[in-house]
Amino acid sequence: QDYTIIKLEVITAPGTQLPAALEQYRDQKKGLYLAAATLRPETMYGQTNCWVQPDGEYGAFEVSTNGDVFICTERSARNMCYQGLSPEHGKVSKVCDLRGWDLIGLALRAPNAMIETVYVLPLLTVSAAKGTGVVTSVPSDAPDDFRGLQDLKEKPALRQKFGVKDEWVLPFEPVPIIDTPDFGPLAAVTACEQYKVQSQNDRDALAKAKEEVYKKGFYGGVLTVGPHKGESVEKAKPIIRDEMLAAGQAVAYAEPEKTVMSRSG
Ligand code: ZZB
Repeated sequence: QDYTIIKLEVITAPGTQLPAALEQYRDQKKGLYLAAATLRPETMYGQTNCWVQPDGEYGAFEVSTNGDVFICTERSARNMCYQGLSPEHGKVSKVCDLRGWDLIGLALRAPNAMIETVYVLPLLTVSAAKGTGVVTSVPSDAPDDFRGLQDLKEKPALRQKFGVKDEWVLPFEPVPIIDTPDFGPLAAVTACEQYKVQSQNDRDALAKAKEEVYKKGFYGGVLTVGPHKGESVEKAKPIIRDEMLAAGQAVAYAEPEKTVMSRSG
């Protein structure tokens, strides 16, 4: 699977705190990023938040030789170190362990997003075994993201459970970025209505909605924002991906068919 890792820069915003082990990186002014794996780099205009699995095990890892640090699962950091993304080939350089819980509420600057600051929020359906375990959320065009955001908005008890502040969630609405045949400007919202998705745990309905939105959006959709406005999604995707890679906003990441196994256990 050929992913694009979007570098979501951890910034300081009132009311959020960095885990202690990472404070030094902020002082050294090195780049600290949540590394979000996506198959849809052309949708980054519509980012409204970032998802982590609250019980997931993550870590902060040095990448490449410029001192940047990525937050992602250790499994993905291990894969990255065979793809030229670690300081030393084949070697993981871990700064510290983190839990998903530690990351909730971090403020981020997301490349290409129309919203200036987005926050890390919990989503129970994020899989630690896929991508980097960090997912950037595009509720306009990803049904899972729309429903995850709605769940947090509609259920104060859910926000309370995860220590999610109202201001990280309530102001954020899906941003129209793609016009999709049959589904219109907010394809994921329309599809969730059509397939009667009630919660992030409606896995069957969400899978159907996702498949339809993906097919119609990718092959028939037209971008309505950004420098490639008016271009088809299918044509714009590789162009926008290359632009983000060239600008240092993203890196290429391939997921091997089988996970690289740790010999030390
Ligand atoms: C932004 C985005 C915008 C995405 C969109 C989708 C859509 P697939 O096809 O099942 O492989 N994703 C990435 N990693 C994880 C994870 N660990 N757990 C859960 N979800 C994850 O799905 C690939 C997509 O699943 C990725 O692309 C990412 O969300 C999410 F408008 O990134 B995507 C109709 C889908 N639209």
